[in-house]
Amino acid sequence: MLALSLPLSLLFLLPFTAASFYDNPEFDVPSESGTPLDELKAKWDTDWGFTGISTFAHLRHVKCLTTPYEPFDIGILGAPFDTAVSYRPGARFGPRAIRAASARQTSFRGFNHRAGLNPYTSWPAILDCGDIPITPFDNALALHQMTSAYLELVSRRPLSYTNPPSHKHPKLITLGGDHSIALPALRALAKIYGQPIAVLHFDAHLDTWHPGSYPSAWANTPTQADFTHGTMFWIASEEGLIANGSSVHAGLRTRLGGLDWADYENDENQGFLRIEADDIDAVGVDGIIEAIMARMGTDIPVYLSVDIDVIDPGLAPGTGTPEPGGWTTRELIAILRGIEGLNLVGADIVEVAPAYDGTGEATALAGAQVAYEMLTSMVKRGLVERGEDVVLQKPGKHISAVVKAAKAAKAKAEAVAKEAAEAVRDEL
Ligand SMILES: [Mn+2]
Repeated sequence: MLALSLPLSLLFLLPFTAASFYDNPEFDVPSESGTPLDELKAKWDTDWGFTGISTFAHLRHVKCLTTPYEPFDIGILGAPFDTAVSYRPGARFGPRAIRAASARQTSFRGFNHRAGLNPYTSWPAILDCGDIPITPFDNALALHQMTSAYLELVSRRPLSYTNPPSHKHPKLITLGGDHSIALPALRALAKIYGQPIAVLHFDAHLDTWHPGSYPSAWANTPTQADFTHGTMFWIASEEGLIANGSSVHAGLRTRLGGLDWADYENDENQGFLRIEADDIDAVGVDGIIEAIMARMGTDIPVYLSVDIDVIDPGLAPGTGTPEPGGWTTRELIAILRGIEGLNLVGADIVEVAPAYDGTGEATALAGAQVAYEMLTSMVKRGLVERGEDVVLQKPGKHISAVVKAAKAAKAKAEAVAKEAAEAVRDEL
């Protein structure tokens, strides 16, 4: 209305009288020594989800293996290795896919609403340590390389040495790779911590299989062929790396060998508690969490190993050995949040094979989320030990409180109605 009342000649001038979209101001040419660093950082030291070279959650990439003078607390480490798989290969591209799918995790929008903290802005120095360059031609050498790399990194003094107390050694979250990469991790961790490590293993499969349970007429045991993504926990148990009696499988639904539960009996000897995928229908997410925490407690060192095939292949198809009937991504996230009190000394997310993923990257996205939840738990445990504030009161009404109030109101109304009906009946 105001514009209509202005003379026409003034109207033409309007867009040019104030700063506008069409401005093309004169830019000052920076001096040869450049614009001051703080100004450059304020302007450019940020990423959108879709910008930047792909690192996990836009973390700074340092090739940690060759940069011993850069201490870190938690490292994201790629283990692109997949020549120990029994079915679909392709998990060597897992680290790349998970990094790409983590693009919308940023420090400025990294607050985990389920946990009440932002792991990317908290106490630890977190780096994307890059990948271990693993040979795809020789599995014995590959195992040696992975063990050596893991040991090199966890042997270093972390930036936050013993503060928190559970942080005497750096912690690694490994992006697989097929599941066999858990063996070198356990070899290194058992050595560094000087004791067997409890394993919390999310998977559709046991992965404690005896190497002889695969077709093996051509091999003499022991052989390089014993090292597979289904036998690495059997080997680890044989080597005394796994805390027998404190370890847990969660999400099992594999077919077994032979005519009975012999595979379970063999697994029994290795001291795992078995939680099957179907158990969630009987005890719910909370029941699964309780079973794990009752078994593992909050003190013993735990290696958390998540095979993405624990999730139903309808939600995470991009994996090496898919099995129908798995947990949902939401259920897995809830369980991972529920076990945050564990004393995690290392973790992996394995078997993401992007060649079989959907165009929407569902599997890689789930993998990136799992790594985020692992990271959150490591950071939160440290915060608690350091006595720093963790739990913030969630603002607004919690849905559970709203539902509870609605149920109470309904019950009250029904009681009143019943009383009234009884009163009427008594009068008649
Ligand atoms: Mn597995």
